[in-house]
Amino acid sequence: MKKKRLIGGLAVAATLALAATGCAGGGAGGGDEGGLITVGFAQTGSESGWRAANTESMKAAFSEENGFELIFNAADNKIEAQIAAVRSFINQGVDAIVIAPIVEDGWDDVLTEAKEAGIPVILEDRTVSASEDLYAAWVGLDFRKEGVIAGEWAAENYGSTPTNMVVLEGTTGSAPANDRAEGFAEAIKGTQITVLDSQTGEFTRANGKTVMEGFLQKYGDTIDLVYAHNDDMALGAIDAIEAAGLKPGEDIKIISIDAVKDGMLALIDGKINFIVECNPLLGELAAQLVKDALAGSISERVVYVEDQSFTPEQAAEVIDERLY
Ligand code: GYE
Repeated sequence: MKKKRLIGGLAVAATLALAATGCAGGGAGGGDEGGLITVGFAQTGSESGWRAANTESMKAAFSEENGFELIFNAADNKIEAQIAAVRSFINQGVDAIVIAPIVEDGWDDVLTEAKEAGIPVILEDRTVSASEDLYAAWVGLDFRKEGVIAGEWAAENYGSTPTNMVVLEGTTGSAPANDRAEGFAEAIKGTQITVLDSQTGEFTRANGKTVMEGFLQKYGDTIDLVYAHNDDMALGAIDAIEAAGLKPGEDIKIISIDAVKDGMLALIDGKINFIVECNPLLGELAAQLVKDALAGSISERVVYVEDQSFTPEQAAEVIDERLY
């Protein structure tokens, strides 16, 4: 990933290039009778509040009004099902494919098939390990940086006294789980924070709760800190901690990532101590990239959307303006 562009909010950078080609709704590859661009979108599933907001943003951007016919598939976080969905989009002869890849590895074959069929692929949200020439562009967040910001806050607030941490990891093999783990680990290096245990909670509230129950049984109140790779797992952990008669945010501190509504409310409530944002509103940028790809005018292959972070006080200030 060489070229990087930072976008705060929903500014669309390639609009000018597109206007110059004179194609508005129906892009160069838009082939059906109504002039609509047919797009197959392979979503991961519906594991979290983040995902719900992302799906909504994508459906709103890829609307008929905006010149698209959207074929939506959610794979229930099953990798084979997601690859099968992409293959079925290729067989249907869609104009373009958008994927939120569940995991990083295993994409080479199906991306090659799409390329050979002449169908451009745009990745949104998560990244893949496949060669860059197998997809047209990617738009999403800097997960490693999110991990670093979370870890730096942990280091600053808890790193100078012995602190036992447990980690609730996202989906194994997914880019956000890999990068958030890596960024956090780097930021707490040399501090007194020790990792007692680290297991996947699959980015869901239910599994976050179950894994946290296991941690509490094993380590009891020797746990000082939870690092959850997303808000939903942190919310599950809160349930488990309260059921064990402990106070989340006080007896056991919690740091998480996403900043979805329920996470922000728990932060304001003092049950979570710090949240790093991960903006799910990627629909408009993804739709623009599809139009650019079909017009042959992708100017930046890698588009990063900027994130913020929140303490309880900062969350209280912005909660009324939050869109998700
Ligand atoms: O943080 C999590 C979701 O890929 C960034 O996936 C996304 C992550 C998000 O399930 O809540």
